Amino acid sequence: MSLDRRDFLSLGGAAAVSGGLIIPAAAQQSPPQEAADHTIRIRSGLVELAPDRIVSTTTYDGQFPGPLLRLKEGRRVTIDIHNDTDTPEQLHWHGLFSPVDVDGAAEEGTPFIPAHGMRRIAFAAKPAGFRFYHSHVVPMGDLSKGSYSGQAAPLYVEPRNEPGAYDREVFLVLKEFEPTLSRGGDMAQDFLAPATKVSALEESGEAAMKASIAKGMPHGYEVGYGLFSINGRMLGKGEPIRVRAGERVLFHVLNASATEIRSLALPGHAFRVVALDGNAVPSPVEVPVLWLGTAERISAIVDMNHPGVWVMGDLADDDRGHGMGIVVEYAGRGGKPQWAKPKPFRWDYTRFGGPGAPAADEVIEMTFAKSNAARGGFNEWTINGQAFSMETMEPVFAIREGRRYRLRLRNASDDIHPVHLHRHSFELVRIAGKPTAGIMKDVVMLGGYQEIEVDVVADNPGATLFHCHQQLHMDFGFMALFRYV
Ligand SMILES: [Cu+2]
Repeated sequence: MSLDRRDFLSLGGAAAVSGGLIIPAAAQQSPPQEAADHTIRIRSGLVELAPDRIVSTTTYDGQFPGPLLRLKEGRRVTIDIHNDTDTPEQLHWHGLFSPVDVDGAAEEGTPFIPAHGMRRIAFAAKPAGFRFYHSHVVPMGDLSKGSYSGQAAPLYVEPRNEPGAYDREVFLVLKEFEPTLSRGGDMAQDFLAPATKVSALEESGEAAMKASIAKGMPHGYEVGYGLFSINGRMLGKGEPIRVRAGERVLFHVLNASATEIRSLALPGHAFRVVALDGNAVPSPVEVPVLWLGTAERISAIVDMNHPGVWVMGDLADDDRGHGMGIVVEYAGRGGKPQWAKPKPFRWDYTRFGGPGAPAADEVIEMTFAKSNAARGGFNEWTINGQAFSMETMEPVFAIREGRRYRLRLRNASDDIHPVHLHRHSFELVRIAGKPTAGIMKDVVMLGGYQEIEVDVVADNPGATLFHCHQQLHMDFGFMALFRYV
């Protein structure tokens, strides 16, 4: 069964249309004569997370999440993007093989959508699968901007042939609000498998941190949040997901956080992971818990075989308690939603992989390091010793069309980095020493002091941005450009 946008809205999937809180749009610029296939308005809006928790933020079309866009694989679309705000914007098509002028990254050369102006873009949507669109401006310390705002929305590119081994689809967008700067957080760091660390990376990272603390430096700023939501509603404050026993529900889960790693469990049920970042995996196996780095997506089928009223929520009690969850309610069942903490479970990408990645033509080694609190109290991040500079647009890695590159990603810090490549996907070939193949992604979590390898085929010429998707890391140096030569 497929849903169009109206069906999706009426099902309450994106129910944050904030009953009656529609603000008139600012004066419109005259768009080109032919009507576009889709129109998106970047504008301020109110998000009713709960009746007494209404936040004002920048949104797509005045709602959070923004409208689910469903495009057809390979079919050309035109989209008018209006910017009703006072500052230029970038709208990034995350996971699409877009041309540079469409992709939505100023560093690559995409033009800004001017303040109180508009841009019409056109592209053929590919590849098929679960993508999303979000703001790609650089907020630095301004936590009202970019991915800290409500500018995020799911995008589904329908394949030419949809296997459809499920009864219905539910999109879930995980997102925090009310960000504040803090010194240090309590995010889980020990859930990745294999847990193998590289001792050389650990020694250099620990030595750098010790030296910084010895000089009297505090820990660099992190971001914490006051409010947590799924589909723009705090746990228990929106419509439940209503299911029937025997149904197979395909969940498309997006972590739209600016900075956080999220987990998700549904007591008494298992997730059969069929796609990661929208791409079908070689081994669709069942897991009790999903873990998603910033900007990662997981598509998983759940057999509804455990009737009751359940909390589907984050494993972190504090975050779930502040809203990170949604109620799943079986037909004919009532009462208080039940939560049960799952048994300890480690997230291992290779579980979903297959054998035998082809050999690469060339290896590009990248080592990521943290300079504690080095930039006005914020951590500075470097790639091979160099923090990204908007003036020089460096560091740069040269690549040639048609070649297969193995990126050896080495983390000399204790933070987990959800690293992202624009306009391409990459294949996981080695995770913390463990070989795998066939898993195509555009974001992958790199564990503290770990090393992973991913292969990229250079098949989409143009400047290509590589960065950590943790907004603070990206804004303070963790970024590079690949240039085709
Ligand atoms: Cu990072």
